[in-house]
This record gives sequence, structure tokens and C-alpha cells, in this order.
Amino acid sequence: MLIMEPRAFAIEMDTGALRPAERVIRRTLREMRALFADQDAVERILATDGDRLIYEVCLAGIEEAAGQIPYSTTVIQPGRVGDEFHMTKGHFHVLRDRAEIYLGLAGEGHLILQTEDGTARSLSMRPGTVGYVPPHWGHRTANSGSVPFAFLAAWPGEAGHDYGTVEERGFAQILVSRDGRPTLIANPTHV
Ligand code: S6P
Ligand code: ZN
Repeated sequence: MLIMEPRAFAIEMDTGALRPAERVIRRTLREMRALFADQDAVERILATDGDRLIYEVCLAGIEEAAGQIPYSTTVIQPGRVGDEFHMTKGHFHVLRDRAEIYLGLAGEGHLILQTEDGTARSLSMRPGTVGYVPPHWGHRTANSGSVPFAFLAAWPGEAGHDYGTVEERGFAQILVSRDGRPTLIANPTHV
């Protein structure tokens, strides 16, 4: 039996950065280009402005293993691709019946959830909002505000991450700006 040393981490509440982060993952528009619904907008942005940072994940470095509770903070930059808000790639857990907890830290955004049959929901997230991702719901987050949106996430270590299902099929609904409001609409590119 391995006895781990207890450790404390700090979250910079204004930026959402986790310190010390064992690993920081940066996701840019170029590598996420296929995930946004408006492909003309993607090409236009890449051609005129070049690549842009969409989000960063600071991982605490807790082992992804049964019994552990890995956690991270995510910071999504404000902005849109066409009408669609900047968002994370999104995933299901490999073990579909594993849940997850989100805590809003800074800015405002939406937690977008969907089951494999395409049923979709969204939860508005602000600093202090605890969003619960129940078992079986795929999840992604979007920044629907005008400043960076940061949140903490914690999940069962054995859950695993399935990105392929979202890459192949997309989300059934996407979060766009309509009449100045974040609105969930059917995703025209969903398979
Ligand atoms: C992990 C948890 C979050 C996301 C992060 C980035 O289970 O849901 O830490 O990993 O928000 O999203 P994604 O979809 O790129 O992993
Ligand atoms: Zn997850």
C-alpha cells in the first residue's frame, strides 16, 4: 500500500491558475478547428488573425487511478468562432457511469451536457456555482462572458476520457450568441 503525502495547492482566484500545476495543456483554434460548427468562420480567423488560444488546463498531477480524485482548473478565453462561444473539446468518461464536479471560479460560462442519445442540457456557471455532471453525461464548457471563464473540476481517477465520440459525432447542441444571449441550438454538423 502506497501512502501519499498530503499536499495543498493554491488557486489564483483572479486567473483560475492552479499552483503548482504539474502539467499545463494549451488548446488552440488550429487543433480544435474541426469541433466548431462554422467552418467558414474558422478558416477566416486562421487566415486573417492566425491561431488563437482557446483554453488552458492546469492539472494537479493526481494519478488517474481508482481511489484517487484527480482535479484541474480550466481557463477559457472569451471570444467566439462565428456565433459559437469559445469552448473545451468535450468528452465522455470511458467508464460512462462516473460523475464529476465543477466549481465556477471566475467569469461566466455554461456547462453543456449531453447523453449518448443526444439529449442536451446546459447549466449557467458563475463564481461559486457547483455544477454536477451526473453519470452518463458527456460534458464541455463554454465561455459565454467577456472575460476569462475559470473553473475547478474533480473526477474519479478511474473514469478515463473518451474524446473520440465527440470528435466523430460532435455535440447535438451548441452554445451560440442569439440576440445578445447565450442560446443552445441544434448543431448542424452533429452526426
Ligand atoms: C476532466 C474535466 C475537465 C476537462 C477540462 C478540459 O474530466 O472534465 O478538467 O478535462 O475542462 O476539457 P476537455 O474536454 O478538453 O478535457
Ligand atoms: Zn470529465
